[in-house]
Amino acid sequence: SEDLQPYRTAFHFQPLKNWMNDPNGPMYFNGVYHLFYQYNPGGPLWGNISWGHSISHDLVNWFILEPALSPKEPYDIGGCFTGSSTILHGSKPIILYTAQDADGAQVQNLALPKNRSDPLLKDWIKWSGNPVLTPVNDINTSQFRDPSTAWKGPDGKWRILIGSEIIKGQATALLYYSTDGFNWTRSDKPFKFSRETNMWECPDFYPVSNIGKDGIDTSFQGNNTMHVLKVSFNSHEYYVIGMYDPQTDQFLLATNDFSVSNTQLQYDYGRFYASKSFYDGAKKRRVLWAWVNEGDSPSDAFKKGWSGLQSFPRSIWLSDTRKQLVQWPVEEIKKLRAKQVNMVSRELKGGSLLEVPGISGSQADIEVVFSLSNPSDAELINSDLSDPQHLCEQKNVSTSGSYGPFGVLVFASKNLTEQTAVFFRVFKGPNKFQVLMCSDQSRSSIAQGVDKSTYGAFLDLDPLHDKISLRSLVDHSIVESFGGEGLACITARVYPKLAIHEHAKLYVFNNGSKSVTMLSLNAWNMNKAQIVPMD
Ligand code: DQQ
Repeated sequence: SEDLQPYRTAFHFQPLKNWMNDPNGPMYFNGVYHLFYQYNPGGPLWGNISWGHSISHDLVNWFILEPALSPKEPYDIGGCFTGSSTILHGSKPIILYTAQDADGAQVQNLALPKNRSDPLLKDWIKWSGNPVLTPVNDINTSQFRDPSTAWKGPDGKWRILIGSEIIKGQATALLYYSTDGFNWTRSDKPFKFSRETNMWECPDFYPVSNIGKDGIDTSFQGNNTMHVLKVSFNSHEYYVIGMYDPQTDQFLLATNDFSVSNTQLQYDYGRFYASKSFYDGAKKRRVLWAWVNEGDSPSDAFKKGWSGLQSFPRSIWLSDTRKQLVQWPVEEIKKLRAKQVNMVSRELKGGSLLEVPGISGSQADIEVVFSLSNPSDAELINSDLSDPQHLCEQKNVSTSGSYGPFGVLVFASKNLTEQTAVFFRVFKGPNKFQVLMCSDQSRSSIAQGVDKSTYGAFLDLDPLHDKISLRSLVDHSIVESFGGEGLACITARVYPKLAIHEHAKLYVFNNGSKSVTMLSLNAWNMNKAQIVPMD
């Protein structure tokens, strides 16, 4: 019953039970969205890794099919790990996936639909030529994984990236070429490497338009584009933006190179890992998925019978500044919006706390917009390079500043014993204003033994001219927040004991000494998505 499962989500994808991690091979093909994922059919912890498979017509409601790939052959018996799909010549989908073979080595394999005219692509056949790539020469057998979606160059050859660590301490994205998508040879130069980080998992490489929000096909060649390289390490999704030359396969960075800094560009500054994007030709957009793992314990996993969520799919595009990406929940989410509450513009004096009546604090979509009358009254910080997560930890929701903290309390119980606070603070640094966004989970649950880390990010906004907006998707044990219309995202997991179901309230607050203007607040209770087995 509901009460035994207060943490199951209403509109964030999860299987009916068991373990799920990375999204795999997402694609749009013949009118159908496919989502595959690392899945353990046998239990709520990682193991027996298979490719779960679900399909959708709207990225909101899903039919769960039988797993597409299961570890059975000598070349994948240790688990069918992460991989990507590519639609060759616009009509022939293939999957490239990593597996652990009978000797425990990581190899790359290929699978294709048994019947391409089955609209659901239910059955997948492993290619007779598997394994496609084995860890030969200088490649470490335990560090060779996660092939990317292939893109085609002007020479007609397909290219993929694979995460590796060739020389100890040197994270590498290996580059491979193929004329047919089946037979691959390694480039004599790695695509990119770094000595600053741990090994790279799940590389993703794609073009973004520098003239608007439309997504572009991974193989697109033409003007007005930049390229994004994303890699996964240190439990986060780091990316760089640059100019890619498909003639030489050189990638010239226009942003800082990869580092472990909390100010380095990241898709999300909370819990969000092993992401994958795909081009959705139906709506001309690039869509991003990521695994949002649990912050509770393995024994909690057995109690719940499941572990792991997918983020709500996001559209992703290059910001006007061309210095970062912008992300926003796909528009289809609006289908689930039910009762709406709207609050008109008002001043929120220091110390304000306002309940948003009639809106659930555990299953809602919330949009709120603030502005400041006189940002030059903001508190000073003495460096523009402070660590945002550290600032949010130091100055939690109860620490009053001048501008901020102001924002929302979600998953708030009676008397606010439990509360998850998503808020802003504005500072004056030596050279510019700093708008800090925090997701403070420190009081999210009276339970012990669940993670309550606080997360933080800076928003590239100028509070003299820009409004400060927040969108939060609240869904039972997850809050996914978008600051500055998607300039910075923070996803957190929470496990309240009191603030569950109808006991969870929503508030807007200002705990700074200065007044802020709340220009608008729109919140919706959300209906439950249909996520059901097929037949
Ligand atoms: N998860 C997969 C690997 C990948 C890692 C195994 C990232 O292929 O590197 O489940 O979370």
